[in-house]
Amino acid sequence: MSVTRGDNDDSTSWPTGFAWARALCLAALGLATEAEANTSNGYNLPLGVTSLSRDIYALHMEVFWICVGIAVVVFGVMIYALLKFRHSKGAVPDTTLLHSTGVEVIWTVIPVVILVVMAIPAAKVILMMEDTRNSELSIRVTAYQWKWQYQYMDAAEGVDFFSTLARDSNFARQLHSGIDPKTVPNYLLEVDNPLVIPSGTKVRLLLTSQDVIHAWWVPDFGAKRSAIPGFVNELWFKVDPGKEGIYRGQCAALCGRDHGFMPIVVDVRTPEDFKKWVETQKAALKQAAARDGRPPGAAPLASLPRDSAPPPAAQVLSN
Ligand SMILES: [Cu+2]
Repeated sequence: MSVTRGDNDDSTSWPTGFAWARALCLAALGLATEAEANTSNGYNLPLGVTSLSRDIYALHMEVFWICVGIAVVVFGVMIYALLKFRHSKGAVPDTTLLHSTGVEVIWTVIPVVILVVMAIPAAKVILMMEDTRNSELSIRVTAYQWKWQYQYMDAAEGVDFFSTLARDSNFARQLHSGIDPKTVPNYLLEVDNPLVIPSGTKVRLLLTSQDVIHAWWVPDFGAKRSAIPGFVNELWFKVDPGKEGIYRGQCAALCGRDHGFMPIVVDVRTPEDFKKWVETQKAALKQAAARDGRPPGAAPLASLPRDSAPPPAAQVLSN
């Protein structure tokens, strides 16, 4: 599944038939290179394009190698003992280790030390994930069944839109649509209005929901957090400069019938391009407000979510 793939990724040069075998070998050996880890080979976490995703990946690999070491030692000793001291070789059970306080202390202390060794870097990463201070751009993200609303704050205050499944994906997913999903680019992973953010900028998302629990998840950012009704969750990421491109994710909480149809697309641009985009958006909003005779800043009817839109009769009256 290409959900974790940034569109600017390198592709593998192996023939398709062997790519899976190569990925499996690399993942098993923990030898995935940066470019490979950043793709969705499905056998390891993506390395991602943010400092946080790299730290999460490093922690994951550290714990993975500790587990490999433990497995090698434990299974090594076990297999050696099974072969060396088997009954057919005339082995006699050793009873001196039974109820030995020394052994009890050793097999309690060693796992505690291992757990502490793993807990220290894990706590560091968790603290960093929670540290949303000094963010440069905040965006309110409201989840609905089944779409996302992005309301920009700070320098982009006023920019506000909904992001829903792209029309071609939506047509293709209908029963008996007659459209082969394989012919639809980024099937079920494309939206009409992507979230646009600048690279090299600490972006903070304020997540909430208007109905049920959803979860905003973009694997390449190392970012995933629940959107809960009546509660605001924070999330931050800072995409490395030079990693501009399209990144994809999905709602990661089972949120109802169309849970699989609310993808997330993030368009990462350079700060200069982002500034231009904000200006264009603001100009378009001003123009639309002037055309509709609305006070500046008031949301157009079309942008309101389904549940908060006035009934058709009210629309007729206001016309
Ligand atoms: Cu959802």
